[in-house]
Amino acid sequence: MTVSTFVQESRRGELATLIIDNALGRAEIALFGAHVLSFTPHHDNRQRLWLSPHADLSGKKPIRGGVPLCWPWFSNDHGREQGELPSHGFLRSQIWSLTDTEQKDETTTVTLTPDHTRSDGFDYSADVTLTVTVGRELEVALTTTNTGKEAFTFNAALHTYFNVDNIAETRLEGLTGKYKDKVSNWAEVETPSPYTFSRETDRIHLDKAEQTTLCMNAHQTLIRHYGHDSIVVWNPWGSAASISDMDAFGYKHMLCVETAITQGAVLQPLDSRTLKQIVA
Ligand code: TA6
Repeated sequence: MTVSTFVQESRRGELATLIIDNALGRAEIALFGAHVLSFTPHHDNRQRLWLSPHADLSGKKPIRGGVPLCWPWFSNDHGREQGELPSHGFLRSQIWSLTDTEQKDETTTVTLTPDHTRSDGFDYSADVTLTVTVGRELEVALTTTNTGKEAFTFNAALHTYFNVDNIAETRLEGLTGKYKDKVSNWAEVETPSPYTFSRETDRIHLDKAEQTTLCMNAHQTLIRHYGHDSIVVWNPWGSAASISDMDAFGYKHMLCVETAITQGAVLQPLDSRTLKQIVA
């Protein structure tokens, strides 16, 4: 069904999706998780996002690939026993509603809102909206507003899976300083230069870089970051074999570069914070 000239309702597996296709680019968003599944600008027709061929599209499990939304905690940092609450929070596993579409110049923006923002592990009043703008670039912005009477602390991430031609020949530019290394018991380690990949990588960079670049042999993907306090870099490498919705070699073609709040952002009543990633 047509929502507007540039926005169509569609389906992927058992999921309802929106296809945005305009003069500059094309993207698909699942309403389950307000999850951006793909983005291809027309000028080079190159898919920027990686979606696992084994992603569960039944709506029963978060989608492996695209742009998962983490909120109001990151990973298992929810203050309870691991496994008691869902990894990365509860926004990515609920059905969102399309509340607005806007056409400006040649870009299209859709606004989505989740069904609920209060759940086990987060007992505060908050409004959350996601806007996705599709043009020559993809812009994804997650805004949290405190609508209650007391301050709360939250974490969040745009956990984007990027397509890479070959991870062993990919370089990440733009990060310096220290990162916290999940695969070495959270040791603080200096960012390598050049930043290349040859093993499992799971890092929280405390660098608030505004731009990072994925450099591949034939092309580059530019990633701009806003409203974050850290950048997370993840590739499971050999542990991909134990991830049910990824095949053993899936790690070769993806890298997560995540615009994230991992250090706890405090939001006072009526205040808002927007976490934004722009992909070019
Ligand atoms: O962002 C990195 C990370 O937190 C990793 O530690 C890894 O577990 C990954 O996210 C995927 O998490 P998920 O819950 O989607 O399987």
